[in-house]
Amino acid sequence: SAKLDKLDIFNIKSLLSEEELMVQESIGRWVDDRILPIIGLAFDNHEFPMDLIPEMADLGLFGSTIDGYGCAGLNYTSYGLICQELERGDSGLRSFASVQSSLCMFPIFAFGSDEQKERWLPQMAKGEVIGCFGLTEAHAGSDPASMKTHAKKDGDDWIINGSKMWITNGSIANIAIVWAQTEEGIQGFIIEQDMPGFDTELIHRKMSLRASITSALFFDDVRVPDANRLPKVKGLKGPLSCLSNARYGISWGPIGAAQACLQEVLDYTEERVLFDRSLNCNQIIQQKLADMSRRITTAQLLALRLGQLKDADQLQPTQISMAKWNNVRMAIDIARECRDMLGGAGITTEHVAIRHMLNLESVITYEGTETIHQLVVGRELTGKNAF
Ligand code: TGC
Ligand code: FAD
Repeated sequence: SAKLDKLDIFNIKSLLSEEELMVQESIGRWVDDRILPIIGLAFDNHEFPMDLIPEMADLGLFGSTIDGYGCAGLNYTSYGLICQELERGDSGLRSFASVQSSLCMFPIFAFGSDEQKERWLPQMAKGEVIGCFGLTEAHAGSDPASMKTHAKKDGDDWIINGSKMWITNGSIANIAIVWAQTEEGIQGFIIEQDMPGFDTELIHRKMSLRASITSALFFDDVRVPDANRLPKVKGLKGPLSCLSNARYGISWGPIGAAQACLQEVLDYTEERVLFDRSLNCNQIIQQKLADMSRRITTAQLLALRLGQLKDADQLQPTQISMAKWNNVRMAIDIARECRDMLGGAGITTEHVAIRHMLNLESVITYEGTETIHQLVVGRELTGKNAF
């Protein structure tokens, strides 16, 4: 019989369209050539590789599902594959693309005025304007409805006060999509980097997502013209719709991280000789490898179905919650097991497992913690809100 692809046992590739395959292969090649050689060091040095932003823009990675405004107009399955390939490199890289695309360009596209779209989207597609998304506050992560940041009307302007915490790209962003309480409910504002009273602070000493920038945002009487308010949405469903798109991508991403870990440990257990034979001759090692392969395959099938539902515009938030929960849990367990199978060698970033393992601690927390997604599924099954 024909040999199976060890990282694609059920031949998902054969179910992709020509365009989807092309997207996966071109981004995959770029990750191999440009990311894998530098990412371990970027993680060690706690640095996001800024010089890669123009290349990511040239590859069409920003706002890739948007039609027009210089964006690639790809389907959501392609977006999922982009996330998967980027996260095979590093979760920080996928984070950068998730935030720029799903959390910043999407709300401008879906809830912005024509002027806002014309002004920001083309520059964001080119990577010339970087966005960040401010929903979480220090006291209110899982429960964003309890946010304290607020915007008060003052003539044609709004005055914004408050702060946001754990914001990806915060310190390098040219614009922040900030969600604030108003008298008419939660609304979104485009806050520009140079607006007086807006400040950011880099978060140091992270042990996870070290190749990504995370910051706090501060608003002290920031005066924002009404033209910078997203006019087409009010209430929590604004930010939650952005999260739905980002979580969709995050359901695909960790498959890449898990594949990178499995590939590394397949090679390592073949070469490593202990007790006079390759490590992979042992039943327990093979059982662990088989289990990883089973879980990756299950996650791949789940992601593919998620993509079909999304492309058919039938995707429900509960389905995204189940997929994000399953696929991040799969990857974090695999990364940890791979770290163990590398022995002492597994504790340095010479090997990829520990970097993915640590990164996935953020991925399992952000965009809704694992518990939050379990409770969303629980609510679907019981009709009872247990938050
Ligand atoms: P509830 O009060 O019932 O609903 C409010 C309104 O929102 C609607 N809605 C959704 N709309 C779109 N997509 C979804 N997923 C939606 N979920 C709810 C809902 O229909 C309602 O609309 P309306 O018209 O009736 O007002 O809120 P809930 O009970 O559904 O939500 C509670 C809960 C806990 C699930 C929600 O608050 C939640 O998801 N909390 C977690 C917060 C979170 O995920 N934060 C993420 C911050 S961003 C981030 O982490 C970026 S990391 C990026 C990176 O680096 O990659
Ligand atoms: P909490 O909500 O305080 O949760 C603490 C613990 O309580 C968790 O284990 C949680 O699962 C559990 N818990 C909460 N509620 C319940 C309940 N009802 N029942 C049982 N258990 C519960 N946010 C943004 O807005 N923009 C960003 O760009 C962004 N980027 C991030 C980047 C990184 C690296 C990280 C780590 C976070 C980022 N976040 C961002 C914030 C992220 O979304 C929040 O950290 C996350 O939503 C959890 O909120 P919290 O940290 O306040 O934890």
